[in-house]
Amino acid sequence: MAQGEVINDTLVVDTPTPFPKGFLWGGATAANQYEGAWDVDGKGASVSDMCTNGTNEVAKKITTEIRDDLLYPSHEATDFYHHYKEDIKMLADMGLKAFRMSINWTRIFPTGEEDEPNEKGLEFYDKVFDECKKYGIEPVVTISHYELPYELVKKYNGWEDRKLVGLFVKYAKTLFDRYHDKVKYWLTFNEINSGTMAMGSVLSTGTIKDYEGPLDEVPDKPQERFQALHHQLLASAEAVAYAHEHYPDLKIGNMTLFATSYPLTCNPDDVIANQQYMNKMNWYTSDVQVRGEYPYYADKMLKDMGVEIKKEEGDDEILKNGKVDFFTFSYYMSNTATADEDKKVGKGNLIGGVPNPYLEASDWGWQIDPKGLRYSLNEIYSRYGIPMMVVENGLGAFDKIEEDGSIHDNYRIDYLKQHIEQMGKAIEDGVDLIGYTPWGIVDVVSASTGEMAKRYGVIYVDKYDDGTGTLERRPKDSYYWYKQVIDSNGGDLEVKEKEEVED
Ligand code: BGP
Repeated sequence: MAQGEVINDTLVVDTPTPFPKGFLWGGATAANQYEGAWDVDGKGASVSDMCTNGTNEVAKKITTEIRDDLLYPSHEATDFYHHYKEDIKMLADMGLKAFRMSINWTRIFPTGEEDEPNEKGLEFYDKVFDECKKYGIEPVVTISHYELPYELVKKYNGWEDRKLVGLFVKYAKTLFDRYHDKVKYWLTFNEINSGTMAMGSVLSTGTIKDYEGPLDEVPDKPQERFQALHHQLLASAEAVAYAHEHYPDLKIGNMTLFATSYPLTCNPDDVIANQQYMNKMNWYTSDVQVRGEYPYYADKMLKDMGVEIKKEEGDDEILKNGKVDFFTFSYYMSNTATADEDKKVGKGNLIGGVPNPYLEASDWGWQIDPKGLRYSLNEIYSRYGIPMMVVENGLGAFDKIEEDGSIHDNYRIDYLKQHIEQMGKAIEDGVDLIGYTPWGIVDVVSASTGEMAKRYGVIYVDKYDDGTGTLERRPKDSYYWYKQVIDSNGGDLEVKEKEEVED
């Protein structure tokens, strides 16, 4: 790469880098954890708005009504709704190329069932996209990220009811029609495969009618969840087909929670257990979204769970017509699988799993595995061969503000650095990786625990678990480091003194 070459308005220094020109260095957020303003300008309540705060030890709860004596962290969150200009400017100053964000379904259709969208909600996102455009930042927009209208849970048991397909497609069409000139990259459902697990029935499939209680005690109803997943897959495919037909320049992706898993031992029983885990957890939904049909093992897998999916004539056709253009996934950690039921199950990103003796874990017990990212990128690419984006990755950690206001988050830099190195290796292996949007680039509420204390951002927000805080923003050390990474197109990952980077 030539010295002084300007790419996306960035002066690229002459550092060798495996990352291609125009690589989308970004950051990720989600409306339900970031926007706040939960009932402002006509917005309705979503599943996330009904969730209280929790900790790693005490699970957050979902309630069927908002109760005055409980704290609901999404209600204010870190208030992107009123800070979007400031946040996007700070991100632009860091050199950000892509901003992953989501649209709050209930800002557009407050109950999910209105005939006409809420204009005030649509205007908000117009303003956000215009602000991104001002700085040359490419929005990457998730249509649904854990914010199903709660009314649809009450009335239909969420996605179990096929009626939601039409409601989602109406919502998605509204977005494509309104924003097709402003947004090129779209993702249909966040971590759609979380519906393969009981935990996913709260935030993702919404199959929790009348349930009130902790997220980790939600009754496990695979029949409802897998039926709901079929409906989500149909809805995703219909949205993709509509976008392809009407706006051929748009790129529509899936979004999978990629739960990399290794056999705990080389005992063939563990190897088979791991293969079955990967099939159910990772490939089941993405095979449908990328290849347009259920995988060969689906019937047997569902039968073993006692699940029978109701399909209608024409469903196969719908799935075939809605194949995504690129593959995106979240990656935080890896797990192991074993056939031995007595092995202890660890906690992690909604998914549990057996601890890997070769890996260290975060303060929340998520096992850190940068090489697993290279492995995953290769596994996915060898299966599908389409462009990929890592749209979530990062370290949830406690941050401490020093007296002078600085935040020395070298642990986060270390985590990101190691994962970026492995992405570089995957690119050298030959995978087609087009972007990277680390999670919670600005501090947001944690999805799994509802905490503020579990922070991912390179930008700190003054907001705490008891709901207090000034909401003031400040850069962490990782902010300056990530700026340098972007400026060098991933060529310079070394940790330097802050002054050195700013020069
Ligand atoms: C993913 C979700 C995000 C996000 C992230 C980190 O599962 O898509 O919404 O929050 O995980 O998880 P947590 O916030 O629980 O640490």
